[in-house]
Amino acid sequence: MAPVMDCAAVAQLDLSGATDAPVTIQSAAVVTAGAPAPYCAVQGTIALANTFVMRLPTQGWTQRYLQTGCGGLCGSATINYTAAGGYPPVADGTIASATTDMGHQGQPDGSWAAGNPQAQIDFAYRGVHVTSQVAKAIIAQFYGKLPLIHVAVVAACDKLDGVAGGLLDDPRRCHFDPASLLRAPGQDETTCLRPAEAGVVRRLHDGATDAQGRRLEQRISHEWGSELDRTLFVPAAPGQPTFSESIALSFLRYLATFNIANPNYQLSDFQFTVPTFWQTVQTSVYTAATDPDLRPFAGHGGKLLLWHGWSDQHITPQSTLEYYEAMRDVMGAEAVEDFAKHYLFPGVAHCSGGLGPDTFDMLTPVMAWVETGTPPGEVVASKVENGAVTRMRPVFPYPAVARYVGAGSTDDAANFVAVTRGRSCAPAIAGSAHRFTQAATRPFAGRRAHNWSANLRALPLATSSPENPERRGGVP
Ligand SMILES: [Ca+2]
Repeated sequence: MAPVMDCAAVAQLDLSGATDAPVTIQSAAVVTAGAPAPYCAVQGTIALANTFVMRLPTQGWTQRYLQTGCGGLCGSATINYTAAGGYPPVADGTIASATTDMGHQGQPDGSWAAGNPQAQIDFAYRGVHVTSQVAKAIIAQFYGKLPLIHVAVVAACDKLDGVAGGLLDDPRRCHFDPASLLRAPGQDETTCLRPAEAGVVRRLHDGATDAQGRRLEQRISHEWGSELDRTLFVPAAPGQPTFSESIALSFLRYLATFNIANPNYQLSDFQFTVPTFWQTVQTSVYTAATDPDLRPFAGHGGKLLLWHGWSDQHITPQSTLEYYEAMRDVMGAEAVEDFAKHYLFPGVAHCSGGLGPDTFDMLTPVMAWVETGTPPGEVVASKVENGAVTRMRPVFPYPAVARYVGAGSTDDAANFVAVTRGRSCAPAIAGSAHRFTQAATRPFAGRRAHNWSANLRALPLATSSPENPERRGGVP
């Protein structure tokens, strides 16, 4: 995770309510010298006299927090990793850390305690406690609330697949409720969600609807477990641009209506209504993948391997699932099995990245299928960190999923088998997510849904099959 604010801005954070006493930040500045990775060094005071210091990684934070202790009678706020120093994530600088002087400065002879019961209490227990409270509040604001939400999602759903390893193997089974993060009386606001924030989290997960609740896209837009990758479309700070915003605007200006540029179009011009969405599907023409009938492609001996990461933050994996299911409906499941497979990689973000094993080879299996007729089976994916493989998982063609056999390392692909659950167990596919409601758009309604204009037909386009433009591309 990267921070959502500048290091220096930590000095201006509002930390009221983080603990039982006022907090003052004296300094916040990036340090690069003598560290395995750059970090934001913070020093502050928690009244009356607890000095604390923090190291906040400015890149690659792994959502971990380590608070180190102090020796003797303390009196100095110095982060000392001692025996843990040689091991990741300390050695690679990806952990957030803090420590405190435990409420007094210097005086190792203990004279600080004379006539100072507060200092004795801070030394006994309060200093480390309030430091922990303040450090967690700073972390929540420095990195934003996506990590907070992710931790809650993992706590709720990680074990559903039988492996508590931080990955949601099948996020369709996770039914996380953002309202579970609403602040309870006495809880620190920085580590909870306000009702409006919980509503945003819900809307980021759910697919878009119009004002009447009619579905405009798949039921799930961003799967649970993908929270850490949502910086693609969640701005770091109010008003800052996001990559998704740029892609959407470029499409709406230059591709949403075939051969018609609209360079002055603004995102705010786009209406979240059924007619607007359906019109875009129709007018974008060649970029709307709405025809699931690939019989000509299959008839020519074509083989198709689809894959999608469950944590794709850009394009919902539900869209590829829906397309594959539409293929099965139109062509028959057996016919599709003969030429097309779909793989869903747990925890993998858009094209690569994410927390899941994202290094895998799809080229060799598709070559073997085309060249020797060998149908693809399991694909073993690896997680490579700092040049070393840290986890391996098999991924099986949909609808099969990998299930841990219950013995051996959960990071070893050999300890997983393919299991196919009944479609009734996957309502996100078989039910509402499979089809847009009839009231909304019907993207896979087939060729007849296109309203080709006579002028468009007359354009001298270099399509593969100009007399039947819906069949463009894909046919060798
Ligand atoms: Ca899991």
